[in-house]
Amino acid sequence: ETEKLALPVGTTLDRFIKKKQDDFPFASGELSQLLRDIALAGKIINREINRSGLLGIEGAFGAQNVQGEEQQKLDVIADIRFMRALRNGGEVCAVVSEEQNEIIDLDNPNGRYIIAMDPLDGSSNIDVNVSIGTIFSIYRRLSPVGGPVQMEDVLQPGVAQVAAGYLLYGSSTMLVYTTGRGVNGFTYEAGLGEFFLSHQNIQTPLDGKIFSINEGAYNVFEPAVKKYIEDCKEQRFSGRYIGSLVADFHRNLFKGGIYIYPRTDTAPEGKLRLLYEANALAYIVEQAGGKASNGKTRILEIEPKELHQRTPLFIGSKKMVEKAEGCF
Ligand code: P6P
Repeated sequence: ETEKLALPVGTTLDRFIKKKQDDFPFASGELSQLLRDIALAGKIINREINRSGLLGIEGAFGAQNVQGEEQQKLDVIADIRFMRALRNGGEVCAVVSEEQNEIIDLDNPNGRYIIAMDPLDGSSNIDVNVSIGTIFSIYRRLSPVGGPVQMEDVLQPGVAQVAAGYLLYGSSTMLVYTTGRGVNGFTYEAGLGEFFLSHQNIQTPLDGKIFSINEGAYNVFEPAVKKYIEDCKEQRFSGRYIGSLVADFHRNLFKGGIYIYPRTDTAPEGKLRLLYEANALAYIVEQAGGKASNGKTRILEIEPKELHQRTPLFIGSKKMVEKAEGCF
């Protein structure tokens, strides 16, 4: 039984991490320090995002990232900020980022952790002031500390994550993460520069009435997906699709619901990435009592074959995901 930590709401992230660390006699302080490094980068990105409209840094950067997507300036800034925070923190030896084609070696040969992350997901929403997010997964490196980072270090299945989380830069900025003993949410108080515990031991509703999918591609969905959507409509469920994965996921986590990004004719493996989008959210949702699959296989058990591989994603309330899987 996960020990229910009875810390008062309003506990700072630092105090929470320290308390949790004391509960893990085996846990080294490194993971705690790594979580602090991520929170620091999140604070900096939050500030940049809030000022982006004023600093003229919104809009395209004119460069393309590995996805061939128009790289937004804040994408680039977020990538730089996270790499710098993680390099300086010293705990991370390598990063897989949506923004970089190859594995990024952080020159920390003694770092025992690997990060897979999307520094700023949904960045096309920046210019229209829609919530965006950072998604991260944390793994232990498998190859010998001190040696070069190997592909085996970064192509680990989601079940091997030691921690995962996201930052949501929305009407308020939140950090939500798990280290395998439940999910906790922290709300950022910019005036004090602190994240405060605001949602302890988050449990997602077992069932829900919200479905999140881009129905613009309805005509090319697989029959099973069409069947499930029709079923949602027969039950008069609400369609809610922000077009920003972290925002849609976060709403469904609290209200109950399912987010689906299925395969289509132009995206035979869907659009979302296994390593730095699906795995992190799948770990969180399972820790919160939900479910995540590609329609057939548990996301966390998919063996990665390449850094930027995509996967169809069905994620959210357990009963809704199971109902959708039953349509295949
Ligand atoms: P579509 C944003 O680009 C993103 O990666 C997710 O944040 C979002 O859920 C999805 O893609 C939106 O994709 O094809 O519906 O515009």
